[in-house]
Amino acid sequence: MRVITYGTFDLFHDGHRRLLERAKELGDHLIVAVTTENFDDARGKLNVQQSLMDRIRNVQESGIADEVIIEEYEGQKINDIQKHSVDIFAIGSDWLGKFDYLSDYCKVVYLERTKGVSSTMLRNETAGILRIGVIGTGRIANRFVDEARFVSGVDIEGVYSRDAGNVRDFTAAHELDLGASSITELLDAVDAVYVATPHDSHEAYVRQAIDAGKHVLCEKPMTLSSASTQELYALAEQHDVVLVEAIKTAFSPGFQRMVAVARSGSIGDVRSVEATFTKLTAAPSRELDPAHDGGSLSELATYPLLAVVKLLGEGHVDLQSSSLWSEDLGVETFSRLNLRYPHAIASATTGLGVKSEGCLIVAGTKGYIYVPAPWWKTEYFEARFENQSENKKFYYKFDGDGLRYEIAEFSSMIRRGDRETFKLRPSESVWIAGIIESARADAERFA
Ligand code: C2G
Repeated sequence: MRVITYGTFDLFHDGHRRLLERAKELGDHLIVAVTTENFDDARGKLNVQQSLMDRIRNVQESGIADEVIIEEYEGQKINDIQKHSVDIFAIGSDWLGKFDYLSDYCKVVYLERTKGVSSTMLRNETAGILRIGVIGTGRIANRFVDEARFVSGVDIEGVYSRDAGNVRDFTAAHELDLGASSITELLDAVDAVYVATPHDSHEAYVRQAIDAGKHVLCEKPMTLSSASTQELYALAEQHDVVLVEAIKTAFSPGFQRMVAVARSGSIGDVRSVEATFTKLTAAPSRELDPAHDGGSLSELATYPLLAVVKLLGEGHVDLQSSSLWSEDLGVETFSRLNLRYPHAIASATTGLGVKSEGCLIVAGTKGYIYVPAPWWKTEYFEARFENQSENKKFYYKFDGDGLRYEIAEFSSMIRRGDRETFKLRPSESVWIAGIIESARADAERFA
């Protein structure tokens, strides 16, 4: 029986070795296909650290493979299986169901992935696997684990939430090593955490994790006050750990390029930024629950304010906001923030239960940039001019839910020993929190 398996095999670890051993046991000849950078790039795998040569060597030195080939293009698996007369295709269970289409050509076997990986990333160590613990078991936490698969060098080790039943389900669904029954149990087992609980509980978890010396990636909004956000960054600095607010747009390649194009002078001086983010949601929901600091500002304003701060900076001279207040729900549901800068103005619009066009327009003295909805998942934008023949279209990748970009940056920062990233500076997170805080206070006042 001839068996084939595929993988990147970056930073070769126990999980890889065990997968190869069990694949080999399925037959008597094992072919291992190692993916090229191009293939990984096409499917959106980030942070692959070793070269193709090194990764091939990893596989060869394991002594398990009978033959090593290279995976270069999409659709190659079907050709390989036929060309090499393969009987069995084997892959880890993190890919469950994804390769069922190959069963027209050979038997498809999903082997249980190895839970947790033994290689530990020590502080200031550049090699090794970064072990991440997830706090929270909601929708975004689920997506996070799915997306982490596309970032090389990270392993989701375990999960903690107050609800033991949710922890059990989440641990089983994602085949995690640890379903922690206390926050300290999780913190003891990991190098870093991702905080994905409702936002009124972020601060306490972030503090606890930093105090335990762990790096933290915290869902947005990290907190709803500039003072609290500032305190958390100060605490992170004191403990020499990375703290990043998980605003995925900030780390996506298209958004970064859009900011660079706008700030490079190609549309002249930036005079205005207009950004909108609205979402329909059925009440009752946590997002509209006053007991959980719900409302369109706390839930959504982070994104448009990110665009404003990246394009115009932190030096606004005036902020005015107007909000619609829902008497029934006791929260604001639609808001427009108007900011004035010395030489520019900006408006950020948010709506929960009100739908509008979610585009971003950056107006300049020579032209403007238009990013169509959903601009926060920037895949495409246009630079437009009076003379339309000068218009330019820009295309980028935004794979999956885009969480992989923030995970990749977070992991790289830890590896590089950086405590700040230009993609989202602590002061920018603090600024955004401050604007949301003022606007929410205004909305309350006029309720
Ligand atoms: N694996 C495992 N246990 C782990 C980690 C990985 O069993 N803790 C398995 C994966 O499921 C995969 C193999 O080891 O079968 C290689 O993993 P990666 O190098 O991460 O490969 P991947 O990028 O998942 O590519 O065409 C390529 C395939 O899609 C797999």
